[in-house]
Amino acid sequence: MDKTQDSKSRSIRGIVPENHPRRESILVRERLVEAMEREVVVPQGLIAQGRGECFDYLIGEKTRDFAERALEVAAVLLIEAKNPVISVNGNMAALVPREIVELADAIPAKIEVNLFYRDEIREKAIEKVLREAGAREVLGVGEDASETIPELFSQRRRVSKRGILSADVVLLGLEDGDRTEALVKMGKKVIAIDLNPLSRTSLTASVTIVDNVIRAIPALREKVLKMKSLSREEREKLLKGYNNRDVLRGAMKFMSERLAQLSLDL
Ligand code: PTJ
Repeated sequence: MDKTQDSKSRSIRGIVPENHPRRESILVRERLVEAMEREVVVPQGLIAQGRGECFDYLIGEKTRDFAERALEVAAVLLIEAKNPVISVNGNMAALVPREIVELADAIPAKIEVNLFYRDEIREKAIEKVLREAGAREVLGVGEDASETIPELFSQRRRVSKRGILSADVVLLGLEDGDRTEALVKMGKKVIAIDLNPLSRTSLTASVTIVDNVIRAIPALREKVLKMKSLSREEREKLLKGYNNRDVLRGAMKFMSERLAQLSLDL
């Protein structure tokens, strides 16, 4: 962050009163706006965040049991994978850069930049954010993203040979449905973090964590550490008992019941 951005961000902190009930949420927005000024996030990323906030409101901005179930299975898939890869876009790099690196170290997994609105400036800006957060290697930048996902026409098709192309498990967040579908068709297990249980990504992924990336990424790291101490049989049992449709139904049911309860409390 340069000096002008730093002082601007401090002045925004000053504008939002300490006791403002939505202070945390406003400061998260601010992080995204600052990241947009540094070319990490695209303006469309702010719209995506707004949609996410709405669903986060419906789950009371907490990690619920349907997300816990998905997090456990996601952790098992990641630690048992041969080549797990964390796919990072602009919003994720802006919101949880350090947490992504800590999660990658705990698994261990590779980190790859994958963008819908890809250009060289953004690739480099995101790589910089991740390296500043401690990443030793960042795939999917420049020539490294020269392989393509078949039947995908957006810039998201560009992937790294050592990363997403050869990955058996891919973790992604704030994604559009097309790539998730294409990755699943390639035989990969896809773990998606998406606050919207109705999105195509949520419906297509192998495991959907309906939660905010801000809570889900650190929670996933905790689960990875916990699942490492389980026996193979115990992990197998978790995988066998998992049904992603049930998890999505659980999320939708929770949201509708909460809304019904809130309407009674009026
Ligand atoms: O950085 P790029 O170029 O790859 O572009 C990234 C965006 C986010 C602009 C692009 O992937 C996009 O347009 O995404 P969508 O189609 O708007 O989908 C974003 C999904 O993420 C929606 O279902 C949102 O509800 C959800 N979402 C938004 N914010 C969060 C979130 N899920 C988890 N945590 C959030 N903080």
